[in-house]
Amino acid sequence: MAALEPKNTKAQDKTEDETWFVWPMYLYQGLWCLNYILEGVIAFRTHFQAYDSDIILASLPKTGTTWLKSLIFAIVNRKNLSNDLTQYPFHTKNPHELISHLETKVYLKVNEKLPDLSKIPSPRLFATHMPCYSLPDSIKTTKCRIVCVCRNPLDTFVSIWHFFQEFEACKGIKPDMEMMEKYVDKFCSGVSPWGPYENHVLSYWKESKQNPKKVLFLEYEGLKKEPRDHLKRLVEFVGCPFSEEEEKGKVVDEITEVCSFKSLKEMEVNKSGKVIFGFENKALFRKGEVGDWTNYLTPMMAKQFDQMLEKLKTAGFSFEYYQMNSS
Ligand code: PAP
Repeated sequence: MAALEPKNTKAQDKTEDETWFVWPMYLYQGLWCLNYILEGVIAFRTHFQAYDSDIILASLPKTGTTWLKSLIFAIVNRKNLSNDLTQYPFHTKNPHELISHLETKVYLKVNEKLPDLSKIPSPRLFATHMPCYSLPDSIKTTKCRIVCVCRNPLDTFVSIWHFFQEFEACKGIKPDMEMMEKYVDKFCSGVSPWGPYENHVLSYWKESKQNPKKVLFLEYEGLKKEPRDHLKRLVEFVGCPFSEEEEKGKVVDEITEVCSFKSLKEMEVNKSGKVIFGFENKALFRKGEVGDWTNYLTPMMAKQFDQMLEKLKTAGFSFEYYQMNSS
């Protein structure tokens, strides 16, 4: 495929195609793409036209996407929803149905036109797993805002590891320690869906430093620890701050509560529903804990993350809410 040109980072140096569970992965301009997503990625980059009012959630897989989708949706639509928890659409729709991923929404052939996105009420809410450097130009040149959420890489890996086992297509796989070691190795050398991990994180973090009005950079662990403060930052960033009355009232707690792990996990649609390519909604709500990696990774495996953490540190990035000590 002509578009798949290796570039010069560690992952990009690889000339061979990789696999992720049962799927081939391709390196597309420094981005590892599962084969079933590649055309959507290219179509999104080629055709997507951002509006100034758009709000785009950016995240690596398993770093808090579903949670942030619910929070952003609730915040933006709160005037129509508040005072009655039963009014929130999360009872009948998984957050992924309420905010589409652009590269999967445009799950189409490269040369086809995008579905008509112009009828979506303003502000249009979208999401992407793509790194900042891979975004279409119109996202960069318009005033649209990006909310990025990241998560410590060890928990991210453990979450991905479990998640992929939930795909119907992967049910025949019997994962063992040897396989896990192999996947830790892949992840830590930059080969993971929408990876390399550290390039993704750094791309948004750097942009948020240079252009704080454009990119809000959040940490999963921070959201867990201080949900109220983070919600305030979020509403202010997306341009719909809480009124004094709202601050005094119940709405902040209500949104935090309705979007919490426990609440979403218990919704019938997430116990039994199936929204996306071949897995059940319940796979999106595993444990929702910080530090769960200690239950799965051996010290040797955890040590392998050091190089990635070192790279982040050298670039000036450190997690504000998570003490990174892999050993
Ligand atoms: P996605 O990329 O497939 O959409 P994403 O939502 O980013 O997945 O991540 C899923 C992780 O977030 C899961 O973590 P775990 O495997 O460590 O448990 C999931 O449990 C967690 N999660 C989902 N919803 C919430 C929530 N409301 N609050 C906190 N964590 C959540």
